[in-house]
Amino acid sequence: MKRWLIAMLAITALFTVITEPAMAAGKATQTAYTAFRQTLKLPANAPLKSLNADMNNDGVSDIVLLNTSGRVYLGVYRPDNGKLISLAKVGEGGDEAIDYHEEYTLRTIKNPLFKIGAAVVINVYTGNSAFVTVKLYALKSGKLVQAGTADGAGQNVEIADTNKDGYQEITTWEEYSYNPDTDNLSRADSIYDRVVTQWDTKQGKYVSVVYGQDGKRDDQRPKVGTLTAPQALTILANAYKLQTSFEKARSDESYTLAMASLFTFNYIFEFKQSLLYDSDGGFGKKGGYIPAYSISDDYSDLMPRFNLKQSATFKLSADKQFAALSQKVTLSGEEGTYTINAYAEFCKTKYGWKVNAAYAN
Ligand SMILES: [Ca+2]
Ligand SMILES: [Ca+2]
Repeated sequence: MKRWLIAMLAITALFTVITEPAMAAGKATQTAYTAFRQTLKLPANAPLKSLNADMNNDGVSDIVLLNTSGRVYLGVYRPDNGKLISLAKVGEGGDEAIDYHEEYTLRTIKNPLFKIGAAVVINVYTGNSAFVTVKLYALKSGKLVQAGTADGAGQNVEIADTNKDGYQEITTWEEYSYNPDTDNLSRADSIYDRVVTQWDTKQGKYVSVVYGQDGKRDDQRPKVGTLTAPQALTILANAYKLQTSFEKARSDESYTLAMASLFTFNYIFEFKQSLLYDSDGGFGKKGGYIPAYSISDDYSDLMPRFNLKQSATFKLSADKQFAALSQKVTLSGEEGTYTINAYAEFCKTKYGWKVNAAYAN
């Protein structure tokens, strides 16, 4: 009996949502829905997204409507009589193909100039990728205007007050790609940088700021200069020191974090492929990954040890984006000294110069 009642209540709730404005929401809302559908020549049952938001800052929430397929429009209607305040075209839309699909979400966004605006989140899914666009609208002198745009790869988007100033920012992610730091990585292994689209009070508009893997703003990074032979040798010495410090099993991600300032993401990816999984971390501790050279005589995944005190041959590429260093390194073994030919390749990234390859023969 009780279960039956709960089921009925659930069904009632469902119908309340489906029949949209219905009785309780009032005649003005019904008028606005009808006017919006008629203006756009939409079928009477065309699904709409709606908001109650005070777009014109007169203290009363207005009716905001959005259709979700074909040519997409955003409309703002008066709450007292359902009459149009302003209408703006959001997208061309078009017929959705089998491998192309758009999803719309409508919500409010606060902003110091317009106070309350509307954010239209458009998630686009194609056969093998997804991306997202957020279009921000506000009423300016009674007309709907596009106040900003944010774009991202994938489907994730966050609209939240990240810097606690009372106004929301839009966070999306973009692929850090097509550069020597990552160009060997597959899409599945891609690195994504965070993009925060925020209101810039000085410029009076939304600006998008990219944050790198180290959490720092790209537009505030010191410019990366050229590389010299002594600097290259110092990087190699630090890189070797780091690699030989990996003595305990650790997580996959911790290798990326530890290595990212000295090695390219390409190098780190390759290095991580070679790690062994140690289920108990050696002595009953938590499991993780460990380089073969830390537990055996297999040094194939350890870079050679360059010598800061010996001379090296160093060459920058013509475009100054790459550098190569080679060195005859004298080492002492059980049967006296011997020489190896060690090579390293560097590339310039937004984080600085990084080791992209290091090997010996
Ligand atoms: Ca209003
Ligand atoms: Ca904020």
